[in-house]
Amino acid sequence: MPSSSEQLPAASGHASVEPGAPATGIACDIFCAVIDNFGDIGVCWRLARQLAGEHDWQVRLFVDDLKAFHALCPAVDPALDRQRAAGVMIEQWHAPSHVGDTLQIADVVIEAFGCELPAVYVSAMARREKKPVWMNLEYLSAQDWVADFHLRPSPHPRYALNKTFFFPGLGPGTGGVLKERALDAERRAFDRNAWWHARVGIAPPPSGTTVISMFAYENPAVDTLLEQWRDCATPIALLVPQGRISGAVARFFGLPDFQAGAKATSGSLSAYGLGFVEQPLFDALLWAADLNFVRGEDSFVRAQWAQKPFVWHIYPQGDDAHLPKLDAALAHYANGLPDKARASLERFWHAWNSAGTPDWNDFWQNRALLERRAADWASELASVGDLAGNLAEFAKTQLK
Ligand code: TRH
Repeated sequence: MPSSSEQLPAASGHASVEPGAPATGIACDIFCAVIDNFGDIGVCWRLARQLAGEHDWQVRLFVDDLKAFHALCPAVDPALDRQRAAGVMIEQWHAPSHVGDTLQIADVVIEAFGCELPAVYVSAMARREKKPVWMNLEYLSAQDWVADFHLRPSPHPRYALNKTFFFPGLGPGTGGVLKERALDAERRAFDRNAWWHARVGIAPPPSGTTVISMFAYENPAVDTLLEQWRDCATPIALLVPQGRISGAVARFFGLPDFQAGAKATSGSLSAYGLGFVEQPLFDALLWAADLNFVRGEDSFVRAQWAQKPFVWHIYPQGDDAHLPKLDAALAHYANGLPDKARASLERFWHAWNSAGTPDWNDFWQNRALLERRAADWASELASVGDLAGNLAEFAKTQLK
């Protein structure tokens, strides 16, 4: 495969990328380096699909780890250098210098989470007659400073190029979070009965059962919580997608593992292991449950759109740098709750993030208040606008 070099011309758009690809629309390249887990590619894949499907952009997505991608989109073959899925051209980003077979510079270039663009690509951007709109898509943070830095340009030290920092956020003046146009309609049309039969292999549990989904990292608080659910006065159905918390659930029930199809009961607690599903099917898990435990970035956002109470396992950082971010999210989400319910929510979220011991009854006695707040919060969050739409709007103003 010929590699690109400084000598290659800096072509515009993706005109020759794939026969049959739409020839109109804004050309956009997204570069994604997978650090760990599924969040980096999870966000980029969702954004890419939206820009292609809802905004008619010609999107190429460069990804350095197609195995993680394959888990979210089984149609992606990790052995292929180039392939198309959901209207997006996917390029295996072999090496930091790799830019595809031919060097083609898009109208809009998105570098996700500070991953470094290939040097050859940046210099070609600078040579392009009409300079591309270059954006660094940052990680989501609910902290107040984000609005001040959102859309700030940063001049390149060597080239006549500006990079704009695009900050997702939960408040006004930020880039918002991703939300597909059809999401609410799909949620309203959700068939709970069919979902239980298809995913869990049983009828939905009888009313009076609290259904809880748990997508989390390893967590020392889980044992206490499992004990509290086992001893609960009312039944609990726990849905556990296979992953990093599965080992602890298995140990609790004295099982070797807790994979897809696993089932175990102890006292009031019945737990069910679920397989990892392709990304567009993930939301249904959140709609099926009364309470969702989510983590990282993308599932945290989806839980908010699900309009159900949720508990966030934030991605842990050194020196507890994640704790102010957790509290910033709580400040938005808990806003408007009565003081007692708010304090109880905060205690429970803190305990799930290694600060204290969870108290299920104290937390869940506020269920009705939490449910109301979840719905109100989703409409407040929607007023910030969908991230893909906000990004496309900004890019278009720059391209004029
Ligand atoms: O996987 P995460 O923990 O991701 C990340 C990464 O650790 C990343 O490096 C870090 O910076 C970021 O968190 C903050 O959690 P997240 O973001 O929720 O991503 C999980 C994705 O997996 C999300 O898109 C939903 C998807 N998913 C499925 O598609 N199917 C499933 O069955 C499940 C359980 C999840």
